[in-house]
Amino acid sequence: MTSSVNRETIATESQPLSKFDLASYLVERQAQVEAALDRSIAVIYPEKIYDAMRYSLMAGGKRLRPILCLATCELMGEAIDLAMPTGCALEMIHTMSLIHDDLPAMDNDDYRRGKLTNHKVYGDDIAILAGDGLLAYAFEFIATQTRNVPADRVVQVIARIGRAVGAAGLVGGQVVDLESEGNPDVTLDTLNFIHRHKTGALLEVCVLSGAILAGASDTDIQRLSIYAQNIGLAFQIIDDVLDITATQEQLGKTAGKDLQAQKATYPSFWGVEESKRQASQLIVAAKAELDPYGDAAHPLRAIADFIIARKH
Ligand code: GRG
Repeated sequence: MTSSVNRETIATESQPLSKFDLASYLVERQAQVEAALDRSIAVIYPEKIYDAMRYSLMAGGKRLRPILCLATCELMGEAIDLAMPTGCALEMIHTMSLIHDDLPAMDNDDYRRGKLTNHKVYGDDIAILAGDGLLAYAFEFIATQTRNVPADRVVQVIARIGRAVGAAGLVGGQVVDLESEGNPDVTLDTLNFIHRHKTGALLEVCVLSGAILAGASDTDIQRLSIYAQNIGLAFQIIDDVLDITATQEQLGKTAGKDLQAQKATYPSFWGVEESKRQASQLIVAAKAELDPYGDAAHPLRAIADFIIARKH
């Protein structure tokens, strides 16, 4: 099993790719992101912590978050190098959230990205510290490695990422998720809150940070926010569907966990088919925000389609 993007997972019959070859685009961007991530962390003393950080960071994954960040930088007419340190930092933060989410005190999972989870290899103590190390380094990395961008834009990006991952974003969403577990009375509003914060906030800041670094206007930011919020929710709806319909081998993590943990999910409210329909509607709304950008927005349109066509 591989969690990377390949042609088979993208070019589905239901999502024919015209005009723009998303498969080649994603394969190229993924390779660029992998190379930049590989260069981002050296193993020095104390080796154990750097090994643990690299173990999860280099374990594959779709690299969707950095790719979104690079795509909006390009959409605004700048070269991707400008946004690569921020893209890497966003993947470091995403990875640390997965490490902590998999801990016995949270989701207690043994597999992630087709490999043993960080705590299964290094122990809970080092896994917590590897997550902490990645989180802190992500901010250092943006501040020290971003080149040819006015400082006020870099500060804005750092502030927005801080807000998206803290109690106002990922952390807050995770808290409500933990509180809701096993509660049969969770409402759709609560489920939306969880996923707008736990999944949506990071995806949104990925989309916005590339654009901000490249000098986006307020109108661009507004449009891209709506695009990002819609693809973020669609992403989570499909994540819930895949938890039911995909295998552990396809997912690279335990399948059927939501049912097992009696978690409220979109399919538990709507069923699988209606969930897919709702996700498709969100993708249509997301792509409508890209109309003013013409052909330059093909990558973002195709990524939106990929979010609902994906198999893992
Ligand atoms: C961020 C400070 C801080 C703490 C973390 C544990 C926690 C607080 C939050 C949980 C966040 C979480 C695990 C959300 C789920 C997001 C999600 C849908 C992940 C799967 O993303 P994919 O499919 O995975 O893009 P790959 O492996 O392809 O990158």
